[in-house]
Amino acid sequence: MLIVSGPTGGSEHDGGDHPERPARIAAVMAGVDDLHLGTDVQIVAPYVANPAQMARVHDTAYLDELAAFCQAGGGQLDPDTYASADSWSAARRAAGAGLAAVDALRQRDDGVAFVVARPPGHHALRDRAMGFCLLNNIAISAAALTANDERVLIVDWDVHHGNGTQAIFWDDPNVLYVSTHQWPLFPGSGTSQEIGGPRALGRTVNVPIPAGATGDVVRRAIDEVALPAIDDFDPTWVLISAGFDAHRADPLADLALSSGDFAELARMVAGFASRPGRLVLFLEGGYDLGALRMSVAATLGALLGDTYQPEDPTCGGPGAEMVDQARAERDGALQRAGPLAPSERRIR
Ligand code: OKP
Ligand code: ZN
Repeated sequence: MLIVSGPTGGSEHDGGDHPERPARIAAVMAGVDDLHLGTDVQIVAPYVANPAQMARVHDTAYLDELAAFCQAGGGQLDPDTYASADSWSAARRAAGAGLAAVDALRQRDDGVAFVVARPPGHHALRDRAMGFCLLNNIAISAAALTANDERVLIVDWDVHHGNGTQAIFWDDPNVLYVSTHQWPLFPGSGTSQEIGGPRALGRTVNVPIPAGATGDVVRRAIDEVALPAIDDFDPTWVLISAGFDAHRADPLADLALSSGDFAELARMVAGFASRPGRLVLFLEGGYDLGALRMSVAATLGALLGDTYQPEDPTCGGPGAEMVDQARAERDGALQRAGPLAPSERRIR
């Protein structure tokens, strides 16, 4: 069973000639439709995130400022990031779509949820918009879960490092943040030596990957660098920052993945969930509409046991050495950080 929370953002939050555009939502929904799921898909209506839910991860002063900025008509929040008059409600709906997805899974104890929403979230910081992101949608859902005593794994396979999500949960032992991302690239953070704060050492995992890398390299990153941390953490929920801009056709980056690689990644990550009904995908990037559509279909198809695979997984590109280096550097940083074994550091 697929639960689609949304779609939302298909017409609002419009920056005109900007890659992060409303038409992305129609492309994503076309990908969902390509699977012909019939009664195997349920659409749930997004919530509008309320102040208390947003304040778990954002400063109230920032929320007030963003609301007022949009109220005044909007404009550029930074050179990359716009807000229009309707962006405040669009952003609260995008964040609320995640919360609705979590509730839908909790009710059913079954299925996989996909949050089809924009603006995206993973660059948004506690006190600042950044990188096309206004509110950190995945963080708001993760924080709602940890407030309920869950342990949340976030896998961020967007081609960009999710600096906002990392910063928000930097010192939170109940969230494990794992990111693979092109390096060097915006936003410039996400080295393998960024491993989490003193109360959460090892709860941040970064694997930078060079331009040209193929899917095998991302799979290696998960297997060789992230897996030990995930096993140690033993998550109760798995959330994915599912950007599709690592696709070879994407105009904003230079990795060489195919839609088939996202299918493989989805299968791997789904295996980390503690039981059915504990996996939520959040749309982040993905700026080539055709690649976005295909990647969504391949990803969801893989999770639903479908055979839909328009493109084969890829291999043979550069980057295996960079993954091995990330593992060595991470191990070194963990050793320098303290004498306790990761499992002894678990709090709660
Ligand atoms: C958002 B998401 C240099 C270019 C910055 C911003 C990219 C934001 C990507 N100023 N580009 O992670 O797909
Ligand atoms: Zn991205």
